[in-house]
Amino acid sequence: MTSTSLPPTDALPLAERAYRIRRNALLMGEVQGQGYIGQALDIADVLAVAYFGAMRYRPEDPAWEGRDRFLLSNGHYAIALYAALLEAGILPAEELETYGSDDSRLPMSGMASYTPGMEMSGGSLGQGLTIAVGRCLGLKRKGSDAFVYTLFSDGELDEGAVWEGLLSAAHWKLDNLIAVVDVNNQQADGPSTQIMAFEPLLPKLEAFGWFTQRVDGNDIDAVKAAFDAARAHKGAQPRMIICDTRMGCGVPFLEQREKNHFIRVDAHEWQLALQALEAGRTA
Ligand SMILES: Cc1ncc(C[n+]2csc(CCOP(=O)(O)OP(=O)(O)O)c2C)c(N)n1
Ligand SMILES: [Mg+2]
Repeated sequence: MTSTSLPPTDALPLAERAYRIRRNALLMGEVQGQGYIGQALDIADVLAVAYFGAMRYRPEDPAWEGRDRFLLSNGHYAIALYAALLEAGILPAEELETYGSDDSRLPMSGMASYTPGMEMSGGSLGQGLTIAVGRCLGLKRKGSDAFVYTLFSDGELDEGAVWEGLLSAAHWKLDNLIAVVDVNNQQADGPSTQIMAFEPLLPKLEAFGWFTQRVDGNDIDAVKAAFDAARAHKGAQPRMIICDTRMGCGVPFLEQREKNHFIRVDAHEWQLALQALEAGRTA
């Protein structure tokens, strides 16, 4: 297996953080021989911006009361969040190799009680946004200025509870809520827009009362600008960032592979994927 340790360094460019998050995810995939790697590669830029360009947290004290919260609604993306938590130093580097094994703190679907930095248990989709609404109300009641970030996926737009969350967040004017939806146009049964037509999404969300932006979720500068604008927005409204992403982004042969909820990676391909990722490294 490839060494898991890259030199620790402060103030790396966001693109380098995204590279390292993708690399962590591939290394975990290699450990288990599987993982939701297409999704991890598509969302790495968003996670790099969240953890290295937006959120306040203390790596040595993940439960610090003043932290911004990050709620992963789509629990099957746990491999991506672990990759970011490892890069952020919230999880120690040596735990990477335990991914998905018995007694690991890094199970294949996110479990809040197992993993430092995992704010909610995923698995049953469609719950993150409404949990985030509750967290936002609670933080406001306590007088906290922390933000609640939540990530959910385009397949979760099929869930009625998501639309209750969209309504209630606007109703309670939750200006401490920043939601990101990963529009990779993929879900378990096929392309998301064919399973349940949700477009045009931006005007729908604006009509629901959200400050809404739509960006290329694999253009890290655009993602950073959207996070900045979401935080700086003055309106008493929740904020949504619609991120259009490409499954497998960063590893061309996986990005070009036939799109599937669970992208196939053969045993010999993990090392090839790491090499392809390295070849495209921009920093
Ligand atoms: C309530 C619920 N319904 C169904 C599932 C089964 N399921 C697991 S992942 C998934 C696809 C969800 O869409 P999305 O997250 O957009 O898929 P991806 O982009 O990861 O391919 C489904 C239906 C679930 N986990 N929870
Ligand atoms: Mg999807």
